[in-house]
Amino acid sequence: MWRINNNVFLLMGLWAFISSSSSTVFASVTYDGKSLIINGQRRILISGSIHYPRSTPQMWPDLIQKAKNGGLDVIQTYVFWNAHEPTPGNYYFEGRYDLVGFLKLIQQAGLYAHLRIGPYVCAEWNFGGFPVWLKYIPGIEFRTDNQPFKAAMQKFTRKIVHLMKSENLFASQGGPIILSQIENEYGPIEWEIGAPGKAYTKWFSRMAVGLNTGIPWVMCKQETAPDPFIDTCNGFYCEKFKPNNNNKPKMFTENWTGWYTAFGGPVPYRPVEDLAYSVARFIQNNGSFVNYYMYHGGTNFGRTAAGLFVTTSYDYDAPIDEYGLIREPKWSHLRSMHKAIKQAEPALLSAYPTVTWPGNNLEVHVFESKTACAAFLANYDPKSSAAMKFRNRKYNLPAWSVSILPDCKTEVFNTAKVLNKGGLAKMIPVNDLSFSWQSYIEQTVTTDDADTLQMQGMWEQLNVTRDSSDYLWYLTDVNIHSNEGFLKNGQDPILKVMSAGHVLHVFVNGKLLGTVYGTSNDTRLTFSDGLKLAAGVNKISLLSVTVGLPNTGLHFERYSSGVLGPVTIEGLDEGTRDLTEHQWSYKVGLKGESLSLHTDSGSSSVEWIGGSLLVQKQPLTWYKAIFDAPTGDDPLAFDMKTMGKGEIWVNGQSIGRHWPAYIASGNCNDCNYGGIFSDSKCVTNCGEPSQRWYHVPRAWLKPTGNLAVVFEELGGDPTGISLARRSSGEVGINGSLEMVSTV
Ligand SMILES: *[C@@H]1O[C@H](CO)[C@@H](O)[C@H](O)[C@H]1NC(C)=O
Ligand SMILES: *[C@@H]1O[C@H](CO)[C@@H](O)[C@H](O)[C@H]1NC(C)=O
Ligand SMILES: *[C@@H]1O[C@H](CO)[C@@H](O)[C@H](O)[C@H]1NC(C)=O
Ligand SMILES: CC(=O)N[C@H]1CO[C@H](CO)[C@@H](O)[C@@H]1O
Repeated sequence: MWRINNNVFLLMGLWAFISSSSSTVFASVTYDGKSLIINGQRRILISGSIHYPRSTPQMWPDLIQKAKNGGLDVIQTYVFWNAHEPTPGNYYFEGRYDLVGFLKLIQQAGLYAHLRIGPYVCAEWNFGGFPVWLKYIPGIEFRTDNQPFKAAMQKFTRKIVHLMKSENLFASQGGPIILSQIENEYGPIEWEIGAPGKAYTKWFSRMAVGLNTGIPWVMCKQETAPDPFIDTCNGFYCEKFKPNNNNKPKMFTENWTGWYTAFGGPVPYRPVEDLAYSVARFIQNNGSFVNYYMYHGGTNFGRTAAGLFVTTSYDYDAPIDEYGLIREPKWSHLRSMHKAIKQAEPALLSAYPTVTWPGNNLEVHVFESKTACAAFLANYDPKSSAAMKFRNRKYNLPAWSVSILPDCKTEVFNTAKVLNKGGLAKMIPVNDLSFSWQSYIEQTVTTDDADTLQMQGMWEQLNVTRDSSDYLWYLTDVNIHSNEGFLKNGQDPILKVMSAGHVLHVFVNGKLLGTVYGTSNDTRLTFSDGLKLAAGVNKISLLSVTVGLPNTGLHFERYSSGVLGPVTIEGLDEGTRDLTEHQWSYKVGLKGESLSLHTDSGSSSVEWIGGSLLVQKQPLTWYKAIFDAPTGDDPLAFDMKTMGKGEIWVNGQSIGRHWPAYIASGNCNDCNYGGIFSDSKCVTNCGEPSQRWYHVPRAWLKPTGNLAVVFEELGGDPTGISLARRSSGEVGINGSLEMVSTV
């Protein structure tokens, strides 16, 4: 029943037809064991991920054009449920979330799209793309055979498919979408949860097929994908991957171009030689579809970055950098490879490879038919180069490299021979611009604050905030009789607070006692420090902060954050006092947030002070300044190296969380990702902040009178904030490298 082969596809007529008479070309998209087949033609397709909300609509046309010029055929994106359905049944598709507009630009550029609906997306995106309200539907369990979850997932998936259909965006309707994806990397979860996972897979498979999109679906990283779903591979290398059925093409849906950064973690880097090597090996082993994750990573604006501690930058060391500039030598080297693969495409599609081993660590793949011949010569030795004789010609193969010979004679590309080294991208300070900051101190909240919730015991943070803010105050009073407050031996008592994370600021009687963080791999934390108590009532104020919600892991909806206790004071005359079951008051968010200090109208609602009275190095402080946009259209960024942690806005739009978070030394040995390179030394930014610069999209600026607002939690020096221009090292574009025509 589930097995649908190519012929049945065509006979059923589901997959439309080619219409040459109208301007709309209806495409049939099918597949077999060799490749995807578009309008009867087999294709080797090169794809790249660009996530629409991680840049601005003004950047999209240029990003798409640069992807096309780089030799891409397909743009892949996830769909971000929590942004599209902020409250149940209320949908949003404007601005950076204009999915239809994004897909139409892809179509206008003459490219295809791969739509990964999920709606679980992972993606280092807040809560893996799930709306937080979903967690609070009674009885829900994510990503398993659970009725409330399935109902919600089906409703949203349908909504997206219907939206695509109403705009004629599926290839079967003449649109750009040639592939869709349901769920995401579900294989490992299904394996862990067993029978309910299998039942869920069966259910969402039927549900997706029932939507009749007229194009094939994939499931990535899920070997159990039933027919007709194509199971595809995600990873650094996928050449050994085999689809679970001979009638399915071998597709690489996530080939990681780099890796994401976490606050306090290293800035990962993947050498283009290794990335190209991985793609060439995949293609020579029957691979027919490769996607770069990411081709352009972009920015986690606002509070869209996931836990644990994913940075605002989602640059990913991708071929197009966070700012939309071409990254060299990555972009040009991959473009040269794409050109070589396109030259070899007729041979690749007309034959299966014959593999021979002419020497130790040497391997040759030849794709030969009556009409075409292409060869891939590989040297797998990680250290030594090798000379290889092939069909009476000699070829020099650097260590860990593959040469592509689209005619079985001419080496047009070798993965390790990078011709254009490119210049390093630079951040150039905008010198003629200085900010005149003003400050406003956020009050420390105590139990005296009138509009606080009161409850017995400690409540989980998300349960109270529903993620309307990163911040939640936990407040209580401690009564000390005059003969208490000292250890018997005269020392200060100790306040101990256990929290599920992610960050905690502890205030006693309005003064900051200290701050503790979890780490990016374990957000739990314990605060423990001596405190001075006065006779009478003492005010304990705990400001608990989330830094993005988890996006991955088995049942991540059950993960907790915030102060769950125990909270104790040790060393009082009476012994240890347990505050956990006390009366606690709660206040969601900051006063500045409720006043919308980040907006023009909100910021004028309070008194700011500046000049010699400007507050510095003071925790919980808001800053604002008015500035004119630097001329030109080169990308801009705030340099936040003198600041601590918080959030930045420009003209009411959130640039994202800032947290320079210095990379711990010794935390660098894994910043160079991928294969043999994984144990090499730190390459970039060791000993530097994880993220120093924060992208300010040009589209958010007016020529004059822009409002910048910064909220600072830890205490920083705002006079050190500056604006910089991003300048790329794109030598390949205007410089020496020959222009390669695009496909
Ligand atoms: C390519 O696919 C064919 C047909 O499935 C198979 O016989 C062959 O072993 C594969 N070759 C490689 C190198 O994966
Ligand atoms: C969550 O909030 C509800 C009330 O809305 C409360 O009954 C429950 O105990 C809370 N759960 C946790 C874990 O905080
Ligand atoms: C978390 O990272 C630290 C160092 O970065 C490491 O020592 C520790 O083992 C890690 N913990 C887990 C659970 O991976
Ligand atoms: C499918 C696949 O290749 N997965 C790999 C992804 O990368 C991680 C980290 O290097 C490997 O552990 C996986 O095997």
